[in-house]
Amino acid sequence: MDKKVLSETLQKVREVNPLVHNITNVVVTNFTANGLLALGASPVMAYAAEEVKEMAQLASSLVLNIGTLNPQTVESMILAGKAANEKEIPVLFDPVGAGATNYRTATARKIMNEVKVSIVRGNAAEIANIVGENWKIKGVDAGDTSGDVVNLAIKAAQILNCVVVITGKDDVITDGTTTFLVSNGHQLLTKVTGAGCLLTSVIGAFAGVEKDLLLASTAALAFYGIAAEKAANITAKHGPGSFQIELINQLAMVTPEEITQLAVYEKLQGA
Ligand code: ATP
Ligand code: TZP
Ligand code: MG
Ligand code: MG
Repeated sequence: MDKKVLSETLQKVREVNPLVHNITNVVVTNFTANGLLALGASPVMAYAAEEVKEMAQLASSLVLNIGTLNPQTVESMILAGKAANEKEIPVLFDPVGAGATNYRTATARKIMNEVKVSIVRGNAAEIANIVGENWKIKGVDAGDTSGDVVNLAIKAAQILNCVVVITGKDDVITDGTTTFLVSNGHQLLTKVTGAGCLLTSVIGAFAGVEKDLLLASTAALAFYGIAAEKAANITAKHGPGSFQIELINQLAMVTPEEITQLAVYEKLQGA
């Protein structure tokens, strides 16, 4: 996977303007919609059981996020997920807070069992808890990140039979056989709520235009990390509020050429 194919994937997103159907949480809804628009995708949020099947089948990808889950939206997520599966539309899953409460853990596993998820993206503790490993989590924020994240991701991808993306300082992307590590990003992303949730939807936009899901995920992670690096640089004298706004600006402004120049990633050998 060379840098040129990563940059071409960003170009494709902007040319195609994919519709991304999000069933997400109340904290990040507006930020996610604005981030997707800035990138060059079309966001739609639709939650009612009466309409989610129809909307999911119109979309280029479907993003399910359990950040503020309740029984009605869980039912809608499963209906939408199955409808997307019928049309082979990629389904992304963000298991926010899996491991923090029994309800979140059980719901995350239920969604993974009932819907064919293409890509699951979370912090290390969330992914660990879905596959039955007890890594500590603090609310929705990563707790224990001291374990072997690469091997956790590979094991999870094999168990869940999908692409797994574990984010943190470095991001691991794997289908259980081939593994990439992306090192772009900035620590300020951890000071903006929803930075992870928006990222999952950004990966959704890339997966909506690129069938190779390892390529789509790697391109999305490098793109997002570069946008964060540029935003942090521009707002260096200010705090997380200015960074959040500038991140949205940079999602619109990062060019395919900048991906070629600034992406930092590697394929892990024998991982
Ligand atoms: P958490 O619940 O732990 O906050 P999250 O769902 O918000 O997780 P993150 O793991 O914070 O998601 O990932 C969101 C983005 O932030 C990713 O692009 C990731 O690379 C980046 N990121 C996270 N931590 C760091 C860090 N310490 N340095 C650089 N980039 C980071
Ligand atoms: N509480 C429930 S969902 C949510 C919070 C704070 C947002 C979490 O967003 P992220 O992207 O995982 O930081
Ligand atoms: Mg976060
Ligand atoms: Mg998260």
